[in-house]
Amino acid sequence: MKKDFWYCLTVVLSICTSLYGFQVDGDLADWGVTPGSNLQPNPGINSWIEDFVDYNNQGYVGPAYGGQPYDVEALYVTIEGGNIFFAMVLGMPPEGSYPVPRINNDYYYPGDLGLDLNGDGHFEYGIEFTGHSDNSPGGAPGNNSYTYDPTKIGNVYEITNTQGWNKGLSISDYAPTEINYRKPQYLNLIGNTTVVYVQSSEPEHYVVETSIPLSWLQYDIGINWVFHWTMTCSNDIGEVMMIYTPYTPPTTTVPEPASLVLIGIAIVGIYIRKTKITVK
Ligand SMILES: [Ca+2]
Ligand SMILES: [Ca+2]
Ligand SMILES: [Ca+2]
Ligand SMILES: [Ca+2]
Repeated sequence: MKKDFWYCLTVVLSICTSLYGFQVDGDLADWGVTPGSNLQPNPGINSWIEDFVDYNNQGYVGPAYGGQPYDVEALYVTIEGGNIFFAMVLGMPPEGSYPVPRINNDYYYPGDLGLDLNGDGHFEYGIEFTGHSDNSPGGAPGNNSYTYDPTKIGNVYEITNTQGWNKGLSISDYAPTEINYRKPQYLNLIGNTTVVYVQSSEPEHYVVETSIPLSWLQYDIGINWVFHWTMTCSNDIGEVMMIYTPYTPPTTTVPEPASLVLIGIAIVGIYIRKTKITVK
């Protein structure tokens, strides 16, 4: 009996381990992705993939330029075990980069992750990815409002107004880029999570991974959720979508009282018949 119990427990635990296999560790093997060679994730994972920059197209990444450091190559999102897991492959290092080929002294930084979970086009949640904020229009720090605070990495904010986001350049229609700490009245800190932003073993590629408990968030179900990321100029923008429809277990049919009575009569009948046979 004891042996059976431990066997069942082992089976259940091994199933759980295989279901909840995502690790926020900067290694995308859990997504089935190898930066630089394979961006197609495992089945069932929502993805956005756009890796077309090479150095023969003057570094065009769409809608603007910047070369590999400004190429947003892939975004991934999935839900497991009550958590949203997010991953990204990009060319920009966490400390930012000059474009390739270089344009004057332009230097831009990675932005933060925006989440629109109610379909209204506003990213009402933001996750701080690097601690950088408020770069000058040219991208350079030192405009008296630039800040770098790595203790903010992983902070998750509810962003109650579009002014809670800094904006990119006009070429990308001023897309939301980074969380705007000059408007603290529009930022509600709701928690801190793990963000891993590291260089991949493949040259010129970086990887970001993070996760957020669903229980921290308010959202609509059955609609497209949008996860948005861009650098501080928005020369390239990545957006991945997913539709969340929670699993609801099928309702079990409860026997009606009349059926129960019939079953009871049948059992009693079988018992009497069996008893009679034994007596004989
Ligand atoms: Ca991982
Ligand atoms: Ca690329
Ligand atoms: Ca929204
Ligand atoms: Ca930031």
